Amino acid sequence: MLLSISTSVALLSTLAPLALAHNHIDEIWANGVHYPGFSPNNPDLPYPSDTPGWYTTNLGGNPLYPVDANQNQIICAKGGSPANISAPLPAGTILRGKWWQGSGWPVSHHGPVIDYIAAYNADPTQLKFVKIAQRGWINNSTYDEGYWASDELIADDSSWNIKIPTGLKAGKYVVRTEIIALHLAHLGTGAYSTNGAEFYPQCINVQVSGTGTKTITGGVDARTFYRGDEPGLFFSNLHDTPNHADYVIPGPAVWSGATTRRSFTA
Ligand SMILES: [Cu+2]
Repeated sequence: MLLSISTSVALLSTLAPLALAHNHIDEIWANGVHYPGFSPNNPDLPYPSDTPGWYTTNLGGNPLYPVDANQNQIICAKGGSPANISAPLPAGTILRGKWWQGSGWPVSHHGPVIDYIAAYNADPTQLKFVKIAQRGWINNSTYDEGYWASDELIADDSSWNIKIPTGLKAGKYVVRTEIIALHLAHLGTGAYSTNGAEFYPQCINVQVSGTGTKTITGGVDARTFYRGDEPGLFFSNLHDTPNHADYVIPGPAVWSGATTRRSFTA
């Protein structure tokens, strides 16, 4: 359908900054040791050998939508395949990722940040994840939409700290960290919507050390995390009020074995 010129211009001016804003985990620290992230914009593909960040064919760092929630790309991003190396770190220490693409995470993309971990498998469809941290709406300050985990991430150099569970048994694991942007969630039309909430998952290989005995139990396939139409994704009033105390973070419950320095919201 043809739009009037004025409507088209208005749409372009609304959408263009969002389209340019997407980014990815560009830098990684494991217990303070720095690694490059996997850059989906790096022209030097094939896959580099110096990053524990998983490869993705999602050149441009584009979002996934509710329609992708039960598809392979939700697991470790589109075309996700394992990194060549794993970042070593002791159980109970911090894995940190910086979301960057010329600039930090866009402030327009308010939403929760959620972290998962699975015992390593080279086949992403075999990974059984538990949720180890989640943070959603924080308070009604700062923005018309309120202050969210994504805003806390921006305030920390566009970075997010993930605590590897204390006492986790030594071994190779895949950490899956994810930002879910809700700024267009009101445009979602249901579980198979091709618009709406935007998912940005990134997987990172870690080699956990220590004498812990905790093994992952009750993990699930990432394709079962989300339906796409639950209240935390199919979200109509982000821009209407800064108060989202009733926001429910989507996905499974936090694993009983998780330990984090970040407080949870419901
Ligand atoms: Cu976006």
